[in-house]
Amino acid sequence: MAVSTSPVVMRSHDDGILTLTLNRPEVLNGLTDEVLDAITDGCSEAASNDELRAVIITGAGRGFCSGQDLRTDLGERGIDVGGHLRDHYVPMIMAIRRLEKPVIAAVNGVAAGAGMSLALAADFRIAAESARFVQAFVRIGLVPDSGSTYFLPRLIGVAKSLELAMLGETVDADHALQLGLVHRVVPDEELPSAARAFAVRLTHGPRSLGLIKRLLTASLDSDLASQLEAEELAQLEATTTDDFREGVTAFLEKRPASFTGH
Ligand code: T3D
Repeated sequence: MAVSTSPVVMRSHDDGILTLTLNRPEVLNGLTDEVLDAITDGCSEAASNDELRAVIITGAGRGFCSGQDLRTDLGERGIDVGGHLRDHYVPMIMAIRRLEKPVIAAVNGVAAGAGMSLALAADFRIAAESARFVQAFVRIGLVPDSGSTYFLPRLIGVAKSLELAMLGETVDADHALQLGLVHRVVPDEELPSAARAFAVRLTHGPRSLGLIKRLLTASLDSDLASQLEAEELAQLEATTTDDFREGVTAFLEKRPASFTGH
């Protein structure tokens, strides 16, 4: 396993999985520019490294991510919030959505404010029993950002989104599962292994996983005709892959396919 450590985000590569561990546990992994840029960089690395086939994002300590660090940045700055969002938050969210490899948020504790947005931007959310989700923005007089107003209504509908965003109440892991905010809830001690097992399964998938992500992401803003066209283009691309040839050959030979992601 290759491990590199930065003060704020730990990166490890193992078995085709890049794990990004937010590492500011004393503030429940509050987001600074350095953290945001490190997550964006991690996604760039995953995009350019063929050996990496899935990404896990998780937090050190008892929190997943408490959103913008209110001590070191926002509280003191009070200027050009738009520029800050554009320069640091938007690139991170777009990097996760544009990465044509699965991204799993292993939500180990509270996900608040933009920390919840970060979890929502992932393709899958596996939550520990102690996970909690809070649209904390309204509690400090802000609006949801970093994609929360985009992802939330698409995941759980407008009515529930309004309730979470306007009331800012805490949603526990079981409630999040009922709402469809998370895919699975596991005991706290099993979260790392459950997230890893899920990621390993995805690393054995074909190149078309990335194309599926591209299509389903686009479909949220698309009409039927555009989507049929996008499917045609993606299917053309899929048929040129080694994995398609392997999939058909394995079917005809009555054996499990062995995909390489190419
Ligand atoms: O351009 C821009 O930057 C705008 C972008 C904005 C995006 C946003 O994310 S705005 C929303 C920012 N986040 C919040 O408002 C959440 C603030 N935190 C909380 O509400 C609570 O801490 C939690 C609900 C997340 C967890 O509560 P609890 O009771 O489990 O923990 P705690 O005791 O409140 O927090 C533990 C420590 O972490 C504590 O420090 P201490 O007292 O032990 O020294 C607390 O101050 C610190 N902490 C938690 N969240 C943050 C934080 N410190 C700085 N920034 C935080 N976001």
